[in-house]
Amino acid sequence: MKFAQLKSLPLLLMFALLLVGCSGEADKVVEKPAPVHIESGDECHVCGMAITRFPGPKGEVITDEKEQTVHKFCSTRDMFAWVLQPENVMRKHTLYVHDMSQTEWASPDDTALIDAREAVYVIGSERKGAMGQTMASFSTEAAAHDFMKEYGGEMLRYDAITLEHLNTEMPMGDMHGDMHSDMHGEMKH
Ligand code: CU1
Ligand code: ZN
Repeated sequence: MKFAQLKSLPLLLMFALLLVGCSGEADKVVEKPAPVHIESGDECHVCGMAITRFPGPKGEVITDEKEQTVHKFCSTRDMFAWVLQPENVMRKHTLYVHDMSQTEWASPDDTALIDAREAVYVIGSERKGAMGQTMASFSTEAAAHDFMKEYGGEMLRYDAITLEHLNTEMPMGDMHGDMHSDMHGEMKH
């Protein structure tokens, strides 16, 4: 309840701004920026880890500002940790994640990047990403179900994912230890 109340003020402000901005914006066709490659030196915008050294689906955000900025993330988990922050959650950023039905878990290929808002996610599975527990992202529910048969977990749509999901997956006590060892450890194989 407390959370909902805190969130409602910025929400109202956003709606007010949208109403004001609507008339002029309506006939503009906004083209979605294309995904960019995740290069071997790229570091996660949240945790600083070298993204390509770790397994599991990655995320990337192209900001909705005029000067589009690309943020890359070691894991879908860290992408959501950033996107779900109060200052980002209402924004129209363009988001991409790997479709794990098209690519290998150990080293996802950027040709398999899909719109994160249209993807389905499996949380709480046995497969680990760069930060431990992660969200396995898929383009179709059928692919997500196939994955769940093998690795367990629960399927969620983009809009259903909240910061609470990130926290239940990674209890605070464990999170610190995991982060520490992942950040300073060598690549696990
Ligand atoms: Cu990390
Ligand atoms: Zn990260």
